[in-house]
Amino acid sequence: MAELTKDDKTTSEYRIVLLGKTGSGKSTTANVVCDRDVFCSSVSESSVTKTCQYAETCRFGYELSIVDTPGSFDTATANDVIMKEVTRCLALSAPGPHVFIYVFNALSRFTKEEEDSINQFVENFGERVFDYMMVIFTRYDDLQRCSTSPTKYLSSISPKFREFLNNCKWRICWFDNTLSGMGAHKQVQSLLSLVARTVEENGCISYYTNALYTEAERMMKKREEELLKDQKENENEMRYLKIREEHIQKEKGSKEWRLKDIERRIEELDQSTEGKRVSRNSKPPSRCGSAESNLEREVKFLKIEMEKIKHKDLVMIEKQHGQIQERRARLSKKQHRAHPRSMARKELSKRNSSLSNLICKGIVALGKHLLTGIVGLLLL
Ligand SMILES: Nc1nc2c(ncn2[C@@H]2O[C@H](COP(=O)(O)OP(=O)(O)OP(=O)(O)O)[C@@H](O)[C@H]2O)c(=O)[nH]1
Ligand SMILES: [Mg+2]
Repeated sequence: MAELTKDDKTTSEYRIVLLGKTGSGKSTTANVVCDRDVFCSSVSESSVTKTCQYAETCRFGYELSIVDTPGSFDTATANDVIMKEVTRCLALSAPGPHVFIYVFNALSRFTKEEEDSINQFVENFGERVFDYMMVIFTRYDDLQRCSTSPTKYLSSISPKFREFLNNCKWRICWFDNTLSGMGAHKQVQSLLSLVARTVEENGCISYYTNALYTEAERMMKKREEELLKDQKENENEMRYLKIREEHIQKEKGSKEWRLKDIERRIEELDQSTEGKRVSRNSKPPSRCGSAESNLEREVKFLKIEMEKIKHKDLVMIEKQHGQIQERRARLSKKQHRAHPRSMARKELSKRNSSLSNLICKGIVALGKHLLTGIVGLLLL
């Protein structure tokens, strides 16, 4: 069994899809796994999670992508909306999940509807889906309160449920989602050990996939490439803007230096004009007058240049600098350091994003019947 420690470096990415009846504790479990409240959960008769939700996290050296599914859909929800939601669930874990975790409230019964839905899911996704299936029993706290040990509990389950657990090769975990701190961490560690073991057991086919996932993956890859291209273009523009900014700074420096130079020269000339004025009477008036007017002309030209630098060149430089800074700020906001796949998933997690519409169209075009398997499970 893979040993997990908190300080492990990231070793792999696990894509996890949580399935199960409404209220079984999928979102609460997902929050415990993430160690933060990302998914919405509460006590409710009707489904709390209305749409597929997605989060990425890193725990105990494992990068996790978790898809939380709606426990059920409102019966009034149009079929198209359900189909779209289901395709989003699929695509969020493309190219396929390493594990499907069936979350089961240990205080509830394994109903005929659950059994039928699982059968329908397996019919459509194939028996091999069991190789990637595991079960989390929630409400372990309540079981303990009733002094029921896991062994005692499992000895009293229905034959159908036993058969299901058998198909899942008894990959089971017990979760008390009321725990926090070390207690919660230990549960997550044992869950991740089980996921690691499942992946190991599945060998080179480490995650489940089928035609739907392949199609979703194709589209995700396409979007990923677009985002990567965008990212590269942004980076190039940022580099260009940096060079441009350096150039502008240099230009500003040289203009400021020129200003000081002019000021110095004007001061010099002013002094010498003054000197000329003082000694004017001792010199022949014509020669003295022309030398003075040459100096005054130079001062006049220097003043014109100074005005131009101050009120035109430097203003223009400041304006260009401002524009560059504005553009850089806009680009750096756009510049996501996240991996393009994470960005694509983030886009997809928005219900009506163009990516989710596109993927939905693409997958539904493959045949709505192919989705029936997973629809059954999400409609529990
Ligand atoms: N005592 C106890 N309560 C739990 C446990 N796990 C979940 N719950 C509670 O069960 C209720 C339903 O949990 P959710 O996580 O919202 O269930 P869900 O499966 O996401 O429900 P839907 O979104 O409707 O499909 C919440 O009030 C949780 O606090 C547990 O281990 N022990
Ligand atoms: Mg939920």
